[in-house]
Amino acid sequence: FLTTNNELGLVAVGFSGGQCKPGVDAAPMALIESGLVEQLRDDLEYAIHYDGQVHAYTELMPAADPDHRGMKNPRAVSAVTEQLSKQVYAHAKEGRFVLTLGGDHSIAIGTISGTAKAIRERLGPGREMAVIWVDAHADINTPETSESGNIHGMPVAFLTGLAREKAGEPFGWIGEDQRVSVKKLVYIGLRDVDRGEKKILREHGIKAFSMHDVDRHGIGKVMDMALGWIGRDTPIHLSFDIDALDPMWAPSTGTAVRGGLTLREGDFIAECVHETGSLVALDLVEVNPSLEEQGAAETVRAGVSIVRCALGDTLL
Ligand code: 4U7
Ligand code: MN
Ligand code: MN
Ligand code: MN
Repeated sequence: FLTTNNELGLVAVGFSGGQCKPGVDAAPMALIESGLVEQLRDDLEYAIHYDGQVHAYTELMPAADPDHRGMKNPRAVSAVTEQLSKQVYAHAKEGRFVLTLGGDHSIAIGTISGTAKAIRERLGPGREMAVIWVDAHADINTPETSESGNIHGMPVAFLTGLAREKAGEPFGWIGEDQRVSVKKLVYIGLRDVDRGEKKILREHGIKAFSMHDVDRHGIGKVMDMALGWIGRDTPIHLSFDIDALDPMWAPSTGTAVRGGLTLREGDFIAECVHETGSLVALDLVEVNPSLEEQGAAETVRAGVSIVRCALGDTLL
């Protein structure tokens, strides 16, 4: 209802500065080389708007980037996400579904701020989009609660306003119209949540379905509850970290955690969100083809499968 039928904006983000391991910047090319774009065009009949580039944003890289509030590479991550936010906004404003291929999860600061602003303008006052965050991790550390300083563990804090910066500071560009409410955020797949993050989730009453909930209720019931919390006719941005899947299915990722979702559970989440008809954007992040090299091809294949399911591929 909010995306024009089958028009898709694709943004490929080859950025790894939100964490310390090289290689995650090669994921967009690996996903594209495995035929993702042709599959979306030919099998799923999307009209694809793609500039043909994997953006590395090298022209935006600062000469020096000392730590700020304990954050590593703060100016680089800020510059990339601010630019990405504009790219995503431009697609979403045209009513296109926005598919972003990362890159590490810090890039969600750019993607979600971009869709939040565009969707807010389209919906009018008093209504806002929801975010479904599928991940082993909550990525809601503030600079102060983070023990690693890696910004890929902080995007949700910046997007919800739990972490804020003033004008002139790196993330001072994030405005109120680019944020999402903690009440419109739902997690699925959590199993490695830091102590400070648990406190934040509890204090703000954030809806979260951990692997314990998936085990207890099954993924079908969990999806009913997750989508029930969001409510009908609410636009949804799905941010999918491949490490939500068990390393058995997606070993090539920077912060793998055992005891995760099966490939089918991941695909099922994507299928259910597609079926709502309210999905407006998808991020696929944290595929790192240079880690666990024997597993790189299957990790890429898992990523392709998630994207296809979220975009309407069906088993029958
Ligand atoms: B990902 C971590 F400490 N919480 O903050 C942190 F465990 O985007 C991990 O989900 C963050 O892969 C993982 O560094 C970020 C850590
Ligand atoms: Mn993760
Ligand atoms: Mn993540
Ligand atoms: Mn990770």
